[in-house]
Amino acid sequence: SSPSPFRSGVPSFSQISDPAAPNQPFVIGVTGGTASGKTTVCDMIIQQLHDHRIVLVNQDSFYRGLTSEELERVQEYNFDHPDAFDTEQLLHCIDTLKSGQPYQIPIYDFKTHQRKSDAFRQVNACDVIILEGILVFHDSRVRDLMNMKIFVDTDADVRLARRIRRDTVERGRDVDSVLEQYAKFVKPAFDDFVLPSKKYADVIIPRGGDNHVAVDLIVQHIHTKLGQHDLCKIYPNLFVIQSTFQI
Ligand code: UZR
Ligand code: MG
Repeated sequence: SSPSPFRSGVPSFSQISDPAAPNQPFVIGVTGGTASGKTTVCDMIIQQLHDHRIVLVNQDSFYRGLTSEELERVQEYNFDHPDAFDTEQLLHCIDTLKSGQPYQIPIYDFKTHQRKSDAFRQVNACDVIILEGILVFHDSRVRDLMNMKIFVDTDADVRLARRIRRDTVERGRDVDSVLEQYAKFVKPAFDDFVLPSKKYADVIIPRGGDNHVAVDLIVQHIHTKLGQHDLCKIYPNLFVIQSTFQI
């Protein structure tokens, strides 16, 4: 009752990687709470995978621009809710890149809460797509596009301290408004949406970008997977002998 088309005594064969998609890029999802070190982990992975074509896609780029009414009451706008993102467009982006086509990613400005109307970031065909953001595991359709899912797990006090520094230095906020927004939106959304998505992770990295061992292990795994992808590109019909002889 072997599924092998060959008579017994001949090794059974299996295709070297996902037979449905041997030529598609390898998609890695990276999530975790705000200021957990997601971007740092992605940068470390990218540095170590320098011999491959990699595209980093930030979920932040797919924030919807605020309407003028929303802008008037920006303190009441919840940027940490899944609805703040244009997930349909994000799906279209990843689908397009997976099919080997280039894509123009919007540019979002955290100071004005608007997309640039006249500029995009053009990304081209690649071997690896890294999709990073606080809610990239929330929608099952987005999750289903990923070959590997990473959750960056950093203590909340460390994240809040970093968030205060980043938002005041890089995003033009004052400390009071950062703390108010954290208590009102960021923390509740972390508890409601981000933390529950940890269960979908293949790998959980404690301490974020400080964890060089974890990043090394992840990079090794990606190298192995990409090696398989490369072989399939050169030999689309390649099969490997998987099992030992059964006589
Ligand atoms: P990371 N965010 C802003 O502060 N302003 C915006 O215009 C858009 C988003 C914040 C958002 C979220 N929330 O916590 C954070 N708030 O960006 C996600 N409040 O970015 O994953 O790099 O922490
Ligand atoms: Mg970031």
